[in-house]
Amino acid sequence: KEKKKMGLTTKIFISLLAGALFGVILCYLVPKSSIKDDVIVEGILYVIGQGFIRLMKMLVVPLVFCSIVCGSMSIGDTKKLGTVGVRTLVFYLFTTAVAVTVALSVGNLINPGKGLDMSSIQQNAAEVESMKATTLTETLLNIIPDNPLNALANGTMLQIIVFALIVGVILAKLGERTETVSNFFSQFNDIMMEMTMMVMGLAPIGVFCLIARTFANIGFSAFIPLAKYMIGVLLALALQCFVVYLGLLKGFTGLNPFKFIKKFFPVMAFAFSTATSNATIPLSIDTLSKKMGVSKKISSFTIPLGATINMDGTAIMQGVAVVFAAQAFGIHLSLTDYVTVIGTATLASIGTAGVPSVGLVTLTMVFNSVGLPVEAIGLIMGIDRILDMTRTAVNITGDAVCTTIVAHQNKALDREIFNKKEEKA
Ligand code: DAS
Repeated sequence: KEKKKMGLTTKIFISLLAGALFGVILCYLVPKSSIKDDVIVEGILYVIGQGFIRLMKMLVVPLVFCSIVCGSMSIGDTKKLGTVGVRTLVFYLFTTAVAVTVALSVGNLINPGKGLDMSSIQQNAAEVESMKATTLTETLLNIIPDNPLNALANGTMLQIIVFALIVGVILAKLGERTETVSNFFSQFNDIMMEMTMMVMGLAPIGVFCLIARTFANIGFSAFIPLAKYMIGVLLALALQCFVVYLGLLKGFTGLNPFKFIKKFFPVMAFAFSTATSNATIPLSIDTLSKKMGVSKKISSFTIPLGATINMDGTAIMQGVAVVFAAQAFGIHLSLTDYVTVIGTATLASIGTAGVPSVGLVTLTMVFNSVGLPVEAIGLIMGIDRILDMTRTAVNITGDAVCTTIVAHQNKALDREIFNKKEEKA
């Protein structure tokens, strides 16, 4: 299964190159004609590309709702969670919010979407402006679902997330009494994860058409912004990993952060190659125990929890992608919108399971929350593979740093083991 997923994302990358080449040929080598413009570009390419985007959007509400119900069910009610759990939860949410903030700042420094005029592709940019909540108070009030079914029907994501969090915590509290409902959500979550894999299986076709149409319309001008987008994400990931995490580790435990990275590097490399946090859980727990002296009593709870609810790298991609899309479509984002993005991306990371490319599915949700057209996802989807691998390595590093800090605070960290020189393998 792992091999297949790797095959899929390689195929997506190839379809990116093929789509870009096909689009550039259409743009520069094929003369303007109704066949080319109406039948090929705005006909076949548009319909297949949009069809794929609609399939991605179809997943968001049920996938996010179920996975957040299951995610918050696993967090359970705080009594069962204990101080370790509450501390871990606070660290996880804090580092994710910091991650999005770092990403939005880097995005506004690099301006990846500047110079890319996608408004020709997005007919209703004006409508998009009107869709956004106006003031901060309205945004804060809008988080509370006054009608959860309405929120589910309209895909009002922050309200859906809040409602799902409440349902999950109550299901954990009621335990056996609502076991049937808990099982229903777990099974429905499995269905949605399977459906996500099926839709992602169509990605090579979808990406080919989306990229080909974009390059057919705007030619080479799309290359630079895409390159800037990638640089922006990688820079923000590096800042989060080597500044935020190592700063927190040094600050809270006094441990040598460079020794930590040196010892943890093999786990990061594994996460990078698989682009799957879930697959990295066993190696992470084992390494933290053997090389850093972190008790498995702590890590066997916090690492699996982190692989599900703590995805700082994913939130970083989403933050930079929001800036990229807003600039590409000429949509102004207010401070309120940025606050909404930080909230949505932080809460969305609770729902996303640690499997390849799942961050793209919840990206449609983050875009929806600030009225950004999801067409932009087609552009960044093709180059997502290398970013997915890198952000997954950051996701699991964040889990490991928080776990080490919580272990230190609960006197479950053996510094002898941490300070021991590594035997030459
Ligand atoms: N690949 C996901 C993970 O395993 C991250 C993502 O898709 O954004 O953490």
